[in-house]
Amino acid sequence: MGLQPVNRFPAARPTEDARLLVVSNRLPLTLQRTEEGWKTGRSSGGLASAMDPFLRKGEGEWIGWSGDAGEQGNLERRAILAEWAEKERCFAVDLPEEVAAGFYEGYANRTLWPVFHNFPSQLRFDAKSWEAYVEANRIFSDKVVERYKPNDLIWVHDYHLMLLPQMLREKLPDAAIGFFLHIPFPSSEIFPVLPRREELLEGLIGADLLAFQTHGHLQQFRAALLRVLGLESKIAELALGSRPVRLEALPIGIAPEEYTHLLKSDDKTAQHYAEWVERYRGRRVLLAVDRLDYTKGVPERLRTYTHLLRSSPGLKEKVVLIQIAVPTREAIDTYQELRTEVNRLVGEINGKLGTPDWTPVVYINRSIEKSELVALYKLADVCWVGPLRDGMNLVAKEYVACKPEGDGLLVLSEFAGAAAEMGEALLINPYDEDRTAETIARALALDEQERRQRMTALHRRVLRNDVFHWGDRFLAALQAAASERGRYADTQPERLRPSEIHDAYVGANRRLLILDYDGTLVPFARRPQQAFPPAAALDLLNALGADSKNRVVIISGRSAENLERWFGTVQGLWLVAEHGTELRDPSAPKWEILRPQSTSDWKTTVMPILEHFVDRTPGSFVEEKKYALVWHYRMAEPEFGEWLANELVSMLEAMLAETELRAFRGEKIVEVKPVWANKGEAVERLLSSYADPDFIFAAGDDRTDEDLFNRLPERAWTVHVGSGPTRASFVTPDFQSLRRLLALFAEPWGARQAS
Ligand code: ADQ
Repeated sequence: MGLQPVNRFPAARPTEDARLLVVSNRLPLTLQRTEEGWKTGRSSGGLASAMDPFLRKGEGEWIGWSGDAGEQGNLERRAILAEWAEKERCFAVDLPEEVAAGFYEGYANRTLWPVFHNFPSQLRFDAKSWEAYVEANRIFSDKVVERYKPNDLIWVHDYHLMLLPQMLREKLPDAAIGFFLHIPFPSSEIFPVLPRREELLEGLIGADLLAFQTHGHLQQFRAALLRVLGLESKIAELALGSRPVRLEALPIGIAPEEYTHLLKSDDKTAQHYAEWVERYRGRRVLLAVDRLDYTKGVPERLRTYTHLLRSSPGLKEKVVLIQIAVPTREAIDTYQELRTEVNRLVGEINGKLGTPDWTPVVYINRSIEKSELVALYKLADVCWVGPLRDGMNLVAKEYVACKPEGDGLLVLSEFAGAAAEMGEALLINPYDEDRTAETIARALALDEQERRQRMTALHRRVLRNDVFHWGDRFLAALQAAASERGRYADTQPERLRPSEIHDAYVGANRRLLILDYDGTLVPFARRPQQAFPPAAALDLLNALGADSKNRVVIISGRSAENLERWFGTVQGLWLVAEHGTELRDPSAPKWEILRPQSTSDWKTTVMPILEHFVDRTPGSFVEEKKYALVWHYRMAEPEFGEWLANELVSMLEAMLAETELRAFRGEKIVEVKPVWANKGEAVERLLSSYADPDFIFAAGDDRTDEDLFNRLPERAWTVHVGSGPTRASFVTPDFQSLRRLLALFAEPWGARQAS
């Protein structure tokens, strides 16, 4: 349906015990087909422990992919999934095999993952995988809609499900929907290379709350919104036409108890520890724990380690690097190549630098148990966390949690999200092998007092900012964002239903319809000449104009020639050019100038200034109209364009202060024109030439249309297209929704013709 009543999204009213629906690619339970039959496993990750209390408190639910893509009809498997639902409140989403492969190994991990980690050279894309990604998100959305109850809070996790917020918004307009991105958001230079980037951003902004690991990632997201969708945002909010989207940086933490408990009172952990202390006696232990992913910097670390051993002969037989690498995404070629490279490097170091009594790198290429992991954290003198890029990196926090006495030392890549809040670590650039080797040597030699100071500060912070604190903050922000939606709606124009406006239209006999063109009937074109009206828009105007009860007017900032060329053939259409300087009555032989005495001599003074700005701003240009000069910067780099536009306006304001000219900011333009040349001026003329209309309708999208709304009588139906403040009595999200409403107006005429 065309027009959106502005209050369509009332505040969700989450109560104290609102249920939580967690939606993530994987559930905290896993299903595996083994030789003995189906096996269920449980992940004890931080996310699962963090969500647990929330899920229990309000009878929440977890929705995620079961992880296996076949045998959906298998009865035994179905019984297990039914038991998960009943006992664990975990609801499995089944994905057909082809969808699962295209979604997970395809678009999510071959396309999104590399781009979001600033590795565009690893990007692989094919349209089929994209379709699978869309389909998988759709299947998820069906499942969420099926499980949803009013007042639930929906929390969507991570890059696999970026289309889900908007898909849910369409089906559950009142729901409180939050999204958390676990991985980084790419820089604004890299994001635009992503195929289907517009759809992804549009998918995300269906949420009430979008949260990122760091403030830096949030800033990159805002830059992408501006550059790709042309949407300006504030630091903590994006204002869409009918609702706000709250933006937050919420760094994830760990559940420290999961580690400290093992550290203090687990026999297996103690046993591993005792064994390894013995084994590595007399040696300093460097520890690295990663998924074997190219973003984690494993080959870089191994090369740096070689460098360290070569440049510090004193470390020979005195140090050992334990590299734990969990296999991951092995169906993807890049990961297989990485595995081969790491094997080769480990072999080379041990073969060339090792001795009969000393293996410099202990390489473990499998998942290890938590008791082993904790024992290793306790053992390690230095934890070497060196990702080339990482959303957060939990290993850094887990290691610190396992050092309650302030021993050990954390060496941390400045490209991990964790670096933003773990400044007491020794920070490295993992690409710089020389300097990183120096930092590792320094870490091994650091005096105890400094080491303890650094580690104690980190320890306190990791314990304080744990994953429960993170979950609380996210949910509080989501509740606040959802209720903000209601408050925001109150500040918008009066509520109105499309059926009401349609009834008024049908009941009227003398209708005046005044329509802006660019941004109102069609989207903005990058160059004004390119915006030739599509057949759909012309058909609509023809259909509306053919009804003898209608007078239809196009009112635009464009020149008379331009409007004549495009709309000259539309029967009975009135045209107003240059925001109200010239008007054409279709029955008159020529255009009428509304202020014939006005001159345009001023252009010779203003033009050189605008040309100077064109020289400074690649992609911008000047358009000359009869009564106006316009500097367009839509194609310029967005932030630079905005900055220069401000500068230009303040320069022109000073210069034009004593004249009848003014400089106006519009949608990516600065326009210089006489103060009288505005759409309000034309309204007087239109109303005087069409006495007593009983239905007045006006639609427009930018500031120039506010003059129009302002001069129309109270009873007029005024519609603002898009976001931002307005005097109109109605808002509608975009040109498509307005066109749908106009098509509805045109319908009775079409129906009559047909009968
Ligand atoms: P990951 O890329 O998986 O997570 P990370 O944050 O380091 O990266 O988490 C890895 C987890 O796996 C840690 O809990 C670690 O203990 C565990 N682990 C690693 N090696 C293991 C092994 N051999 N055996 C058993 N367990 C092992 C994504 C983002 C991160 C972000 C997290 C959470 O890429 O940047 O920090 O989500 O938001």
